[in-house]
Amino acid sequence: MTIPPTGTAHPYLSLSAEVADALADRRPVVALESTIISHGMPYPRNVEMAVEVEQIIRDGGATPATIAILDGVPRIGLDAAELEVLASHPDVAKVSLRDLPYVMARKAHGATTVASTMRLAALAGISVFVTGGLGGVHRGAERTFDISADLTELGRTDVAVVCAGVKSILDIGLTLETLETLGVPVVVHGSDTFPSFYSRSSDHPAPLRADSAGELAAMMSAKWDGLGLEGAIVVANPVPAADEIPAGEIGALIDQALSESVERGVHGKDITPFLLGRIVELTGGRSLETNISLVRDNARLGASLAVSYSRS
Ligand code: PSU
Ligand code: MN
Repeated sequence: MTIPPTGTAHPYLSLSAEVADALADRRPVVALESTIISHGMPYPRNVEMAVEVEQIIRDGGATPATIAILDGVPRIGLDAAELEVLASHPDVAKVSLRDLPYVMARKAHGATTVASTMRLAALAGISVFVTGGLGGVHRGAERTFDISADLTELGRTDVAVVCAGVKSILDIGLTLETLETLGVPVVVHGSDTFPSFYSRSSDHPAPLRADSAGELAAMMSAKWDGLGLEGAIVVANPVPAADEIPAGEIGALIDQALSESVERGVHGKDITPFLLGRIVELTGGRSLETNISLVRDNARLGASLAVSYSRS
């Protein structure tokens, strides 16, 4: 057996010194995923976004911990050179929960999705995770059975996940129903409407609403430290108004990208990268700016949530 290096919370995880110190001192830490870097945005905007978001979290009083697999090792906290590898290396696998053992055994690089980032964050002792959009139930799932492992993971792993809703290409209603079945609270920050990623609104009301990080931190304490309930809390933070693309404008472009994906036979885990890339092209780059804006705003909220929860 290999002896874990000092500061490692779990024998298979490798924590950066900065993240290990923050966790040991019980200071606030915010986890970040890496699929959004490797498969969600084009280079070099992806790495610029990753670096900027880490800085926003530091400015908010927390320590950022971007999570990925490098050479088969689950890493919690990356430096700038490692973020650059994730953003530009041609062979970075998209790693959901099922893929973790394979990528580790092959000593390969992997970018973690919401599901696998949540699990690794929880193993490291991190309670707040910031991302863009959650995976969920795909449109037409009654035929394809395409339902993201993000949902089952949200049902069992204790992390608050700050997002701008679910991926724009999903069936929002069926995704919210599934989260209800799994016992996952879905709280919209500062709005009575569930957002739809690029847009602040959707046809769905907010299942729950909270207006401050303090209220959200109190939910975390009640759920995990009080009742000992298992599973996540989803915090849906609508994109800032100045950067939203109204649902009426983006809807037709999403439909177009979806029918192109069907025509070309794109399926499984390749669907999201294909659709996001097409939507960036069809919007002339505007959707990328919206995507970056919402991640920035989620980072601000996530940092303040981690700070509030660390004081509770
Ligand atoms: N939403 C986006 N961009 C992304 C993703 C979601 O706007 O890149 C990624 C996240 O990592 C999420 C994953 O966890 O897609 C879900 O993929 P799948 O549906 O294959 O489980
Ligand atoms: Mn899928």
